[in-house]
Amino acid sequence: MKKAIGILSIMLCVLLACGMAGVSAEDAAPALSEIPPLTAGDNTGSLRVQVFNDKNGNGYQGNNEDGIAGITICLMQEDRIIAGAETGSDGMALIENIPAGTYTTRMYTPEDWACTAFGADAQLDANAFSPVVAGYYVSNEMTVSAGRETLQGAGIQKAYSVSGFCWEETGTADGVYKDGDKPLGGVRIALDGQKNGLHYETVSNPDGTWKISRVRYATYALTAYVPEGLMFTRPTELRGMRSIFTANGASEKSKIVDLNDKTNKDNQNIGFTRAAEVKGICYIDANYNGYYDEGEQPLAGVKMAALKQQDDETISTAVSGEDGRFTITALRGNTYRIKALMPNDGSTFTVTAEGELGNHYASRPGRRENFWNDFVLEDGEIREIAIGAIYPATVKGTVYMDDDFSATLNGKEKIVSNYLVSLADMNGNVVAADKTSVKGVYELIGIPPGEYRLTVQAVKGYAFTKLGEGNVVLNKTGGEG
Ligand SMILES: [Ca+2]
Ligand SMILES: [Ca+2]
Ligand SMILES: [Ca+2]
Repeated sequence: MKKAIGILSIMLCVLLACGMAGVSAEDAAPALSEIPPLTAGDNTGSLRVQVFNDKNGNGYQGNNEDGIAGITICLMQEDRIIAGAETGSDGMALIENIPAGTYTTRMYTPEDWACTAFGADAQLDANAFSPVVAGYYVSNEMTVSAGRETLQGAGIQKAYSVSGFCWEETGTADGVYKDGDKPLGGVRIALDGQKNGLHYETVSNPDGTWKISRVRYATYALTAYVPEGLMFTRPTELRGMRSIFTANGASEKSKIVDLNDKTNKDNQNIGFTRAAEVKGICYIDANYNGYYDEGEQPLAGVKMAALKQQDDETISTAVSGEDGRFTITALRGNTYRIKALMPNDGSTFTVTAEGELGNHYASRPGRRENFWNDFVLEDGEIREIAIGAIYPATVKGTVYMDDDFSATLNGKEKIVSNYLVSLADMNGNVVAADKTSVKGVYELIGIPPGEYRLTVQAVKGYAFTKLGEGNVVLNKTGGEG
């Protein structure tokens, strides 16, 4: 009969080890009454946990650091709760009848208590938990042996919360929350410890509220990230619920929150409004007409910026991506100068063209940037523009004395240096000129696409060799044109 009971309890152990018993874990503390009790058996040990008020946060229990009652401790295997207990008035929690094996421990603290620095494993007076940011804390793996008591300490400290409300302005953005404005969920908010390295993060609830709890006292940067298509609302002199952030042109904003005074920081309210945007495409204008046509290639790396016309303050920037697209966002209604800076790859602006989608940027010699001035943008307006680029051509060649009249540079024929070669457009305007080098080479650079004529003056007493229509005898050694 005794033998039969023994087998039964071993079978129970196997079930537990397979994780078929226990309760699936959530972030919130479980109800201990819902966890099936462990059954006594031969091959079991126990776990004793001492939770103490680690006032100085050093991870060890000092003389005046008493036990804390009412803290839930759970014995875990993988993500399953095997057993649980709550600390008594002395801060002790005891879990018995644990099948010998390897476990971790979870500690669930109330919102106003947080785990302190790790101290050591397997000691009642040392914190075995790490101060990660969660609703619970996890110990290192530990072993429970048959007939023995495993020890763990847990250091916790009074903690504080930072909370607030997010809204989206409806109608005119007046900078304060009023009836009719829309509570805004999904706003990402973070707290970063300036010295302790702790990072807390949350998103606002559908009703606009948000709260970060279990924050240890220290100095933090509170950062709010602007959801797509929105921007921070405007600064205001109005009374009422104002936004802690009102920056123009920002996709995120931070402020310092100091919890060293050991008080909760509520009313960290953040208002948003629809952003005006300037978006569009940067492209290679293959047919040189100043418009983006189907099949023309995108141009990445064009730096765009919106500057206030009034004082040239840069409000928001963007860079065209691999698809040539850019969005300058988080703009309020205002008059801007929209700057475009070409990548440093030899590209320049194409011809200018009329209309909203025509290229408004003229090429300037030696300059990679230009501006669209007096660009008027309304609150919340989305404007599309297009910026066309070309890679200007280089015309290059050699001037020489064609002694044998072969129309090729051969034998010991002399080159001609310091000789002026000009390029004129079809109206006769000279667009580029260069004098040949000591090697007889001229190079005409920065030539936009088009039809041109090379114009030269023969050296006195000489004529051009095999001079034909269009100067075909000038040998081109490279380049286009
Ligand atoms: Ca301590
Ligand atoms: Ca408002
Ligand atoms: Ca085109």
